Amino acid sequence: TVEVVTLGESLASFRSTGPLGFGAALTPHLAGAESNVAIGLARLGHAVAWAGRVGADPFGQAVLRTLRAEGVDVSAAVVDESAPTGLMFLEQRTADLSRVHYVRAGSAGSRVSADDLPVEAIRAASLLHVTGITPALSTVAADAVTAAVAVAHEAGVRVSLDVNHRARLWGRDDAARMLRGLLPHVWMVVAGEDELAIVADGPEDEAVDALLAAGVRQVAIKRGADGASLHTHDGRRDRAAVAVSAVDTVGAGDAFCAGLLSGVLDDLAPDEALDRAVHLGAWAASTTGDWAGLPTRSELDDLLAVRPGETL
Ligand code: ADP
Ligand code: KDG
Repeated sequence: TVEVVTLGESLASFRSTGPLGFGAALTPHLAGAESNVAIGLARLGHAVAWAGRVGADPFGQAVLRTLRAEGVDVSAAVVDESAPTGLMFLEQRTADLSRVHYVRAGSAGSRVSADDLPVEAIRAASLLHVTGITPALSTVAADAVTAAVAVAHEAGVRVSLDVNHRARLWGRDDAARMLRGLLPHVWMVVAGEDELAIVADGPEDEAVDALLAAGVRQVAIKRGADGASLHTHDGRRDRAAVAVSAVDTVGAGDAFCAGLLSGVLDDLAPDEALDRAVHLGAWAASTTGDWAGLPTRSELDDLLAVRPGETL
C-alpha cells in the first residue's frame, strides 16, 4: 500500500542560462513542489502517490511519464481535456540572479478538485503531504486541499504541511487565512524562517510554541545554508547545513521535506529525521535541477563521506 499521498500542480518547467528576452535556449524539466517531494521519497524506496491534473498535451504527457519513471504512483492523476498543463520558466539571468515566469493561470493543475482525491489511498496511507502552493491556485484547488486534509485527519493519517509561500500566486494574508484553517488537522508544519509568521504570530519561539499548543506535533524550520531546526514537545534541535558546494538550491526545501518524511516513515527519532532532512537538502543544493540529483537509498550516505571537491 501507498505510504505517502501528496497532491498539487506539476508543471513543465524550462530553464535557461541567459536572458529569455534575447532567445536563450531552454531545457525542459519537471517542476512542482509536491511531485519533487514524491520523487525524493520514491528514490529512497518509499511507496508514494501523487494526485493532480495535467492537460491533454505533450507537457502533461511528460509530467506523467517522468513521475512514472521515478516510481511515483500516478493512478489517481486526471488528464483534463479542457485546460492546458501549466508551464514555468526559470531564467538564469546572471550567475546570481534568477527569475521565475509562470504560464499557469487557468491551467489543468489549478483545476484539481476534491472529486480527484484518491480517498481510499489517503485513508490507508501513513502520511498526507500538502503545501501552500496548491490552495493558492484556485478555489477548487483550495477546497481539494481542505478535503484531503480532513479525510486524512479523520482516518488518523498524519498530515504534513509545507507553507511554501509563493508571493507570485497570492498574498500573505490570504495564505494565512487559508493555512491557519488547516492547522487543527496538521501533524507537522514545515516553514522557511520567513514563512513561519504566515501560520502563527510572534517571534519564532512564540510562533512555534503556539503551533505546538494548537496540537501540531512537529515544527521544522528551514534556514537555507544555515541549516534547520525541528521542534517537538520534547524540545528543539538545531542542525547546521551539510557543507557542500551549492550549485542550484531550487528544490532544496522539497528535498528537505522528503528527507524528514522518510525519517518519519522509517520511525527514526526526531534528531535522526532532521539529520536526514538536512542531508537531503544538501543533495538538492549541490546538484542541478529540482530533483534530478536526489539520492537513491544506497547513495544516501555518500555525501557525508566526502569533503567538498573530493572524489569518493
Ligand atoms: P527552500 O528551498 O524551501 O527555500 P531552504 O533553502 O531553506 O528551503 O533549503 C532547505 C534545506 O536544504 C535547508 O534547511 C538546508 O538544510 C538545505 N540547504 C539549502 N541550501 C543549502 C546549501 N547552500 N548548502 C547546504 N545545504 C543547504
Ligand atoms: O519547489 C521548487 C519548484 O519546483 C517549485 O517552486 C515549483 O511548484 C512550484 C511552484 O509553484 O513554484
